[in-house]
Amino acid sequence: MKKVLFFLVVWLFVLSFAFSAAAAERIKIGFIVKQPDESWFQDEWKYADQAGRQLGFDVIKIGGTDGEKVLNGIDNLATQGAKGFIICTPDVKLGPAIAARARANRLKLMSVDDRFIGPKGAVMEDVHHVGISAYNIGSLAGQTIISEAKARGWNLKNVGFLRMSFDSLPTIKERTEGATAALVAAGIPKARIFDSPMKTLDTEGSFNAASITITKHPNISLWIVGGGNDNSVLGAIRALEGHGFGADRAIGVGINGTEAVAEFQKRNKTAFAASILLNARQHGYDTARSMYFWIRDGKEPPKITWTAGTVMTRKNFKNLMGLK
Ligand code: FCA
Repeated sequence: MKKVLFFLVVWLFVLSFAFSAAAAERIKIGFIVKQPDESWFQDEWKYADQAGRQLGFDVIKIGGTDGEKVLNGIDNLATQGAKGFIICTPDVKLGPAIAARARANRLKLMSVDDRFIGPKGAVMEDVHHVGISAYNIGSLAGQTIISEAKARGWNLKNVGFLRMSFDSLPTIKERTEGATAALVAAGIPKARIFDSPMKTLDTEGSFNAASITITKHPNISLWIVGGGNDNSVLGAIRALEGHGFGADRAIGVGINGTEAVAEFQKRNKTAFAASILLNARQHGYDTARSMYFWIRDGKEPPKITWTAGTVMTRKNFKNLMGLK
């Protein structure tokens, strides 16, 4: 009896060891985002978590709203035993500092959405990146504005373009340029493009910038709105409403697909006519999975991946979002 008990105890001991070793080996990755309150980044996190659950790794989520938080966050990841991380940086110029900190902590690094800029102003091509094909998606947003304006029978020579810009971020600048080029190609006069630089890349920043432009140009009777993402367009649409421009006299097309959904769900149409829906799953799930396989198997992800977008309107949003 004593012998049996002895073996049982030894066996339990061995078993608990094996279990704790397996737990210790579970891979951890970090996912740092610049604007944790924005739906886009919550979606990325949600999909990264999903990848972790399905493949068996942990995702440590960090809100990296400024340089200090990012660099401390990277140190923290290392302390917690993470082996790599994905980041959408709050400032692309932090690229070299982030890469150095990752190296010092022996962490694998991948950027998402916003691509790092090196000390000489060129993109850091050696850092693995997943981003949207910004110019093309911007151009698609521009074309969508035009088809909506044409469907309403608007004279393109008469409209004013509220160009919601945020040029310090290259991916946003490219999107706005793509949209502008499509509008000009379709016949929007250059003199009717009203650049509205946003101080912050959020709905409030858009609202403030648009308010200034709208007030400056009381002669414009039809407005079209484009910008780098849904928030950049949404604020402008709210500002237009405040000046009496509703769905009948304004057309806005965003990018992301995040804020647009709530607009489409409103019973009364707003001027938010469409959004280019991006693939958050690719940016969250696929990046997390690539990082996991890179750490686990040494399988290096592609250096660069460009993702596409789909036009989403009141008509097809339920289908695209899997809503009833
Ligand atoms: C940038 C924008 C986000 C999203 C992402 C793909 O980071 O700030 O809203 O559009 O690119």
